[in-house]
Amino acid sequence: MTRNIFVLTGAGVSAESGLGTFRDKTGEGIWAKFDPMKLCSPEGFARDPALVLAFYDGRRRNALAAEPNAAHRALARLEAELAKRGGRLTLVTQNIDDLHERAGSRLVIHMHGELLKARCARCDKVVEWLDNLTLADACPACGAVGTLRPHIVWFGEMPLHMDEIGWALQQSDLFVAIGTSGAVYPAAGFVAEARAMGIDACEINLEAADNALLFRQRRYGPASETVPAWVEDVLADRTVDG
Ligand code: BJW
Repeated sequence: MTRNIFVLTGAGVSAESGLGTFRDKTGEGIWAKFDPMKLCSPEGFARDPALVLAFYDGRRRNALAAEPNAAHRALARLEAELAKRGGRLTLVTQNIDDLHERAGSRLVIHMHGELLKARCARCDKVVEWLDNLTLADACPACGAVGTLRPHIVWFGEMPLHMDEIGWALQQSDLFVAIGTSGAVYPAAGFVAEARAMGIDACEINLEAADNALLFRQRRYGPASETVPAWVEDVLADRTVDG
């Protein structure tokens, strides 16, 4: 049985909780309405911090109002069941919401940051932040005013926990990408790294991602259905050929 599983999740896992995806073939994704370089880059933040803070205030409100769905809950169950059997689930998410944690996942690596945290540009402390964030707010750690920014990884910035992620990927015997378009690096490159190390790879998505051909197994459909079904198969040891 597969014992050491590395799961990478993307916006698709939270789509059925009502949180929008970024790139969507129907033209409804977040980037169809907003310019990513204005809202998700250090340059955009320097140019118009109030606009960027307002964008994340809205996202934070939506995330706080959302509830985990069956896909989040199935991954929490998988973590607990693998641990009981002496295995391990490494759950790396590109998502900035906390729906994996609220579904019961205990170890979640947020490589693109967390919406419910702010970071001080002056003292670098990361603090919990549940309210709107404004330029008038003071850093709870150093007291500086106007230095807090969302604890989010923007374009051109280094994703978080990369050493830990690289180590966990090397140790795994199955790489699984769930609900991610394979468009944003370095996450989009994990499947190639896994395959180069001889690690099997499975894509679970609504439709084929940009890097779909690199996966040996592919399962398509809404995450709230495909993820619980896949977890059942893993726990019953039925995943050898898809
Ligand atoms: C469903 C579903 C349902 C829908 N059920 N599924 C080559 C190599 C390295 C870097 C680059 C490179 N080329 C360019 C770069 C730079 C850049 C990049 O990748 N740009 C691309 C646009 C080309 N990357 C960066 O700048 C990153 N930093 C970096 O590279 O540092 C240097 C470095 C190099 C090498 C190693 C290490 C470091 C930083 C990237 C930061 C991304 N930030 C964002 C915004 C912040 C977070 C936020 O505000 O939420 O993160 S962009 C946005 O995209 C967000 C997401 O986390 C990320 C990925 O999106 P995701 O999750 O895949 O969502 P979608 O919308 O794209 O796809 C949704 C999927 O769900 C689809 O497949 C649907 O089918 C599916 N779906 N409904 C199941 N019900």
